[in-house]
Amino acid sequence: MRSTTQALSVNGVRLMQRIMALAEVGAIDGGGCNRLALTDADRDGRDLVRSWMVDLGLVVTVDAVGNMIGTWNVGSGAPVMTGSHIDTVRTGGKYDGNYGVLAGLEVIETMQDAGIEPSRPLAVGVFTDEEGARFAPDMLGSLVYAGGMSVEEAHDVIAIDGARLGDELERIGYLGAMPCPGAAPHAFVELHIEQGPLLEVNGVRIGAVTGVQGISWQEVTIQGQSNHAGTTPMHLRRDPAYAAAALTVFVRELAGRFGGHQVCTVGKVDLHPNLTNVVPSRAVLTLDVRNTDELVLQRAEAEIDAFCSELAERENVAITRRSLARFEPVVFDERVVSMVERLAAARGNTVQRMPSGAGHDAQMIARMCPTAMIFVPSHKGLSHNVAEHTDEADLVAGADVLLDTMRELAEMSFS
Ligand code: HGY
Ligand code: MN
Ligand code: MN
Repeated sequence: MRSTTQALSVNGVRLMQRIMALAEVGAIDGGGCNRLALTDADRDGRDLVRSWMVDLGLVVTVDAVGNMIGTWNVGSGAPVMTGSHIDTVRTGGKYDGNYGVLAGLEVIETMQDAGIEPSRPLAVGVFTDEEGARFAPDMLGSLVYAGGMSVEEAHDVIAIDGARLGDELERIGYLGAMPCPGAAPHAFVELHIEQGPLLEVNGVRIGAVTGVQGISWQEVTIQGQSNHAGTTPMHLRRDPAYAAAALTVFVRELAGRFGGHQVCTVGKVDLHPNLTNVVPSRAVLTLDVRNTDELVLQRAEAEIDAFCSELAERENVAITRRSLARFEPVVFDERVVSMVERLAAARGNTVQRMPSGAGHDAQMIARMCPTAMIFVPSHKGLSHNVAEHTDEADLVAGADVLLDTMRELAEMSFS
């Protein structure tokens, strides 16, 4: 086993330069980014990252759902892979996803600069549509890469703006030739901001992520009767806006009753015709329900089912629901989790184990190979918010832990 002990550190200035350069693509007021999946801004971001991959001499491949992978073809065997996503929500920050991709490039460049060649290839993945904000489900690209969804099914996904995923891939020039499922990496480790408050509150620099909680996304359509706001007596109304509000309050209170890791979010509500003096005919809203415990998550879903039936009866509206995403909790490979924990501490970092509240590409690649994640703190726990921030020292510390982890993974076997 080649020595991985030669102390090496990433070039923090170069890492920050790339993070700030990518943040300029789709930049919005407040310092954030809007690069919804497969938009022109996403294309521009992909083009920039691809140019950096080419500059590093990586072999760049694009697959049938646009996953872009840059591979440093040294050594032999399946690569050690890292990576994340560069698509953002509409009010995204600079670091969500981007940091993991760019730290992966920085790890490779640091090793190239030092003349250190690992025994295995190193790869950096840029997975398509991790956010799922435009095309549901989230983690779509890595799900297809891991064989959890067919390319055909993915291509036919329709966006919230009506576009078809396959058409958008072609339009932006990222409908690639590589087949899906993709090749299984030797191991996968994703570096990401925590997007929650835990590390900062605990004063801990590195999170050794043990897994990802279960996710249940639904689109709820409530059909009532459009009517005049001034003339329609309250007891004769079939008001979907009221029903949507009642459901929103119900899921919020359910999360309070369940406690623990239970979270429920109504993030999107559309009313039709959405006019001041018209009782709406239709409300369409989304439910994002998550828990680390699959059985508790199922109980939450069952309670929501029952409430919707009772609500439809009581308000004389028709309620139909469509699943947008449903992923069970994922537990990462203990051998990789403990490696992250050990290597983080070896660099003098404070480190703690923790589950991920957010979904990540790693939860999909975990279906293919030993996988784990590394977290760094999010200031005030903010994310999916233009004010998203992580201190540079934390970003660099996380990239150093990624460097050490990838080097060790490249020199070990799991058999
Ligand atoms: O939804 C999520 O947790 C991730 O940001 N896609
Ligand atoms: Mn992310
Ligand atoms: Mn995100």
